[in-house]
Amino acid sequence: MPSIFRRLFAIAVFGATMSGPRLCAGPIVGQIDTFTGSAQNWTNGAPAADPVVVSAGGPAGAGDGFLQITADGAGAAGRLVAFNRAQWSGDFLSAGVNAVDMDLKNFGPTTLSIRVALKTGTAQTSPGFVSATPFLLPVDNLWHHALFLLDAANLTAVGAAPPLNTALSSVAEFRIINSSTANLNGNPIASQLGVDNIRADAVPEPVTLLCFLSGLAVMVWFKRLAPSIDSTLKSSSILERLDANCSCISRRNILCSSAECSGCQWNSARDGNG
Ligand SMILES: [Ca+2]
Repeated sequence: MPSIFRRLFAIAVFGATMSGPRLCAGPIVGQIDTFTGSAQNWTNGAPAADPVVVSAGGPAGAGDGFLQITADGAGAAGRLVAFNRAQWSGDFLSAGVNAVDMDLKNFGPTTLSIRVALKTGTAQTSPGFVSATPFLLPVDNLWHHALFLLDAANLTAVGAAPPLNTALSSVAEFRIINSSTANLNGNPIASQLGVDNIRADAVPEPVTLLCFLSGLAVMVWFKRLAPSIDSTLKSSSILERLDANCSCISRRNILCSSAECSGCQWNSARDGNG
């Protein structure tokens, strides 16, 4: 993406971030989990072993810790799942959080299908929403950056879920899962997943961004056009006027010939003075 568009996008993101009301507790736009020491309330519930923090090898290199999730493909620990009921629960809607981005690395033998999910309760059968399309994470020993949008176009309801805005207003559990299908629990697999820099975002909606860019384009166009408009005004008959005798006077303050004073002629004809 050209640098100018990256800057415009960043400005638009900042604007959307600052404009949104923040009325209730819950995630905060810009909050980020970097795993410098603890697992930051990410777990996968008993009896499966919790995710662990690996102190080195994150996206920033040797000294960068990250969260590692392990699954064995069977039983309670069979799925690549991590969930959070603390800083990633609550009112996403009022907070203006409509997306989550993160860094991901596949430590397993097969491509992973990573989705985020939000549940309206903490029971295993609680309904919720999950990414409609997974982020495909290849086996290439590299970190990849993924953005998950939390809107109707990018989430699929699972179970007896309430309307999306209702669910986003009261998230009980936020999940990161590997799943080839749109479900809330993931698929059994023997694999390992690295996660880092989980961040809450306020991404401008396409219409908002389009309006912003359109307005900017008009301003640039008008600024470029301004000198020629000014020149046209100065040379045109718009500066002509009628004197006390209803005679056409040019901007040089002399009587105009008809060829010079099209504006006066129009005014005179309109006012019955021509
Ligand atoms: Ca980190």
